[in-house]
Amino acid sequence: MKIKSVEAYEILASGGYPSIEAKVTLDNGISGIASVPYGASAGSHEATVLNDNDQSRYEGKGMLKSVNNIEKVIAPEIIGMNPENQEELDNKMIKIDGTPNKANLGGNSILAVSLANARATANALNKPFYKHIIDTFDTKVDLTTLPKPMIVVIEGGKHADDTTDLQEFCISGISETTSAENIRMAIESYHQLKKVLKENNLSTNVGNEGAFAPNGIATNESPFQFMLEAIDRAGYKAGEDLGFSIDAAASEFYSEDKYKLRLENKELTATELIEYYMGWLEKYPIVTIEDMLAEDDWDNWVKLNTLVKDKHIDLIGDDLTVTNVERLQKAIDLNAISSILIKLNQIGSLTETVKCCMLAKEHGMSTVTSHRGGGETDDTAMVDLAVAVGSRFIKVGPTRGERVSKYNRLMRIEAELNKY
Ligand code: 2PG
Ligand code: MG
Repeated sequence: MKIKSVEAYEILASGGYPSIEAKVTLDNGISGIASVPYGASAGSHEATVLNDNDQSRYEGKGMLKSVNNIEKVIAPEIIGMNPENQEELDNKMIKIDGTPNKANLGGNSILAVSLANARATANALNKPFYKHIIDTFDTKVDLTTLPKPMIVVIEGGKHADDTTDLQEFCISGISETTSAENIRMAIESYHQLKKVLKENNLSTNVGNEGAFAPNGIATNESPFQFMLEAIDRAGYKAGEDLGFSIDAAASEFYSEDKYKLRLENKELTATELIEYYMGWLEKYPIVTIEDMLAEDDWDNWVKLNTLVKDKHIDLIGDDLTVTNVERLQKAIDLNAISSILIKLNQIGSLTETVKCCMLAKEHGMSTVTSHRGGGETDDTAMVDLAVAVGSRFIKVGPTRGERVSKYNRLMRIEAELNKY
């Protein structure tokens, strides 16, 4: 097989601004299409999302430069290549770009082509996308346990106005049953949560990710009480059927060596912030905590990781590690985390993303594959990736088409696998 053509165009992502979609067609006429998301609280060490900066279109957020890079710079270099050599293809694009953060071509441009090529190849080989990823990278995954849902049910921070300082409060499936059953239990609890919030005179409008964004909520701890109540009303046991996951996205409220919690009018040092969190870890059935400290506050990450070591809580790096093997290696060397969030567009190619997952796995860490808050698309590649590398969870919002498409893809894969 050979790559015959590569096309790209702007599409709209869920945030209402453009993103990029690419189509790779092979010489046998079979093609693959992929689109990529962008974040709202993106870490500063992520791969570049190349925008046009042309204020006459989409407030400068157009992606015609990315279209041009794909069609005029990348395409001529990769047409004729064997699409089965995914690593060679990704390395070639990384080399053409020539920067550590994909600033020239854009991580968005490279990733769209990378995924479209993988999909075209999977289509040509008549394999499910996840199966193609497993075979291409020899991930040796055990498909008897699929990723469980980590469903964002309350969101604040940069994802909504006037709510919690912490960005995400999630209900995670921890029951030893199917992913579909875990999704059902968590979503039923989400519907109960709406009633609980209303009874507490809080709005049930939703934020970027389709989770509730209750304006005027009293404290950053309040969501836990509401979630406990919701799970109980849905008829499940918090801590047994379902657990809590939080993502502080702490870089967003960190400045000048202080963590500033606007909602509670507090300015805390890292040590005080850790103490503030530790109370919650004792009181609530929390199974994972993410980005509890700022993205370069390494020493305090190490302290927190030591403190939670025996509590069966995964400490997840997101902005800290940005799906980047170098930053993950540093986190491993320092013993700063026990789990890593995986977002394809943080690093910008399929090969690098899978390598990051494999490195985490080698060191006994779990992976959590995640959607993006700023602008998601209906592409479900993150789910196939999660299945292919054996992620513990997929983190996605509970409503809106671009979010539920991820859970639907997971349930479809589970249904297909159960047939054999
Ligand atoms: C996160 C994500 C996704 P964003 O921080 O984990 O929920 O948010 O895409 O805005 O970085
Ligand atoms: Mg995060």
